[in-house]
Amino acid sequence: MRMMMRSDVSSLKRSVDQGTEEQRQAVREIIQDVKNNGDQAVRAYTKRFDRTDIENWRVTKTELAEAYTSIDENDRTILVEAAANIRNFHEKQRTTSWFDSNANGTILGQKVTPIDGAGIYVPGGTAAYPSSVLMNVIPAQVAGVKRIVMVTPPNTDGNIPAGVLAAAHLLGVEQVFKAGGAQAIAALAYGTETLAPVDKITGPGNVYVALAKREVFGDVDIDMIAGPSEVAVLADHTAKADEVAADLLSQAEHDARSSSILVTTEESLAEEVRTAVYSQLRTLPRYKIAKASIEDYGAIIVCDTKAEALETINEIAAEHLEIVTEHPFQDMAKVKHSGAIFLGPYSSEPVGDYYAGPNHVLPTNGTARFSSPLTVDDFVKKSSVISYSEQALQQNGDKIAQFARLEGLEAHARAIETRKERWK
Ligand code: HSO
Ligand code: ZN
Repeated sequence: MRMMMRSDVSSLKRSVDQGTEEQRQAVREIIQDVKNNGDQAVRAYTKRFDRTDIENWRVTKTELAEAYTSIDENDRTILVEAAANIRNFHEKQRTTSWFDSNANGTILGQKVTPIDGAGIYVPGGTAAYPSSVLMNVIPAQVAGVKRIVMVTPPNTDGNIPAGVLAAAHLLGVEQVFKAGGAQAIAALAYGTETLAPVDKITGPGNVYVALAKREVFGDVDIDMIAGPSEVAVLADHTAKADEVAADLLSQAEHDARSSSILVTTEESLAEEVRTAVYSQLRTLPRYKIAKASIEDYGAIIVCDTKAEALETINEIAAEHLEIVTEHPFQDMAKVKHSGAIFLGPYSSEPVGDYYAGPNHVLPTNGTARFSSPLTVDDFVKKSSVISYSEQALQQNGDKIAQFARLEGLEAHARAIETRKERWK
C-alpha cells in the first residue's frame, strides 16, 4: 500500500479493461452466431466456455422454488429484509408523468413509460452475488417493467449458485437462463427461440460481457460498463484505524484490480491504517485477491489541509466515498463526484452493498464525474406530449412558419400555414 503525496494523485492506477482487438473480434463473431443460430449457438458456447452441456437452459419454476427453500432460513430472512429496504428506497425515485396547461388551451407534458423488457446479467464464479440480483431487479420492478429476464453462467456441473436463484425467486423473476459471456448478451439483445429479446441490459460482467454490451448498444440500451469496485475514505483524528482498514479491505477483496484509498490530514492515522491493513489482510480467506489489490491499487494520501484532502477526493471521483470525520455533513458539501457517499463511523461501506437501500450498482473509474447510480429512471423512458390549441396556433403559426423558412424547409412552413384555411 503506497504512501503518496497529494501531487502523486494523477499517477494512481485506473483499471479500465478495454479488451484487445482479438477479443473484440471474437465477441463480434459470437454475437453474429447467436443472431444466426439462436439457442443452438448459445449451447455450443456454453459447452466451450463454461464447460457444461445444457439441454434446457431455462431454469424451471421448481428449480427456483427449491433453491429458495434450500438456503438457510436466516439467510432467507435477511434477503427478504434487504429487498424491502431496497424497494422502499427505490420507490422514492419513481417519476410520474406530468401535464402543464396554458391559458391559451395548450397542454404540454411528459409521459413516463417503463421499458417492455429488461435483461439482467448476473456474473458467475467468485462474483455470483445475490445482492446484485436485488439491486438490478428491484429498480426495474419499481419502474413497472413487465418482463424481466435474468442470465447467469452455469458452473461446470450445469448449476447456478442457490443464493442467486433464491434471490430471483424471492423477487418473482420467472425467466432465468443459464448462459454467460457475450453469448448471453447477444441472446438478450436479439432473442433466440426460447428467449424473447429485451430492450435494455444491465449488470456487470467480465471483459467479454463488457465488450458485448458495447457492441449491442444502440440496438438495445445498456446501463454502464462497470469496472472493479473502489472505495475512498476521507478520515480525520476521529476515525479508528482498525475500522478504516477493515473498510478498505472490504472492497479490496472483490477483485485484484479493486482500489482502496485513504485520504487524510493525519500522518499518525495514515501509519496506523497501513499497519492495520497488513495485519488484517493476513487473516482474510480471499487473501490473494485482497493483497494484489492493496499492493497494486491501494494508496494512502496524506494532505496538508482538509481543503486539499477534499480536492483529492474529487479528483479520485470514487465509486464509494466514506467520510469519517468530525463534521461529515459539512465535508460532504464540498464533495462533487462520488457514486455513493457514506457518512460517519457507522456507515461502513458494506452497509450500502447489502442492506441500507440505495443501489450498489455505481459509476466506477472516475465516471462519477458524469454518471449516477442505477436508478428506477434507468428502466423508464419519457415521451414528450404536445396538444396545441386552436388559439395557440393562430397566435404562433406565422412565427413557426418563418422559423421553418429560416432553415429553408418550405414543407414545414406549409404544414403550419395550411391550417389557416380553417380560419377563413
Ligand atoms: N461493492 C460492490 C457490490 C457488492 N459488494 C456486492 C458485495 N456484494 C460494488 O459496488
Ligand atoms: Zn462490495
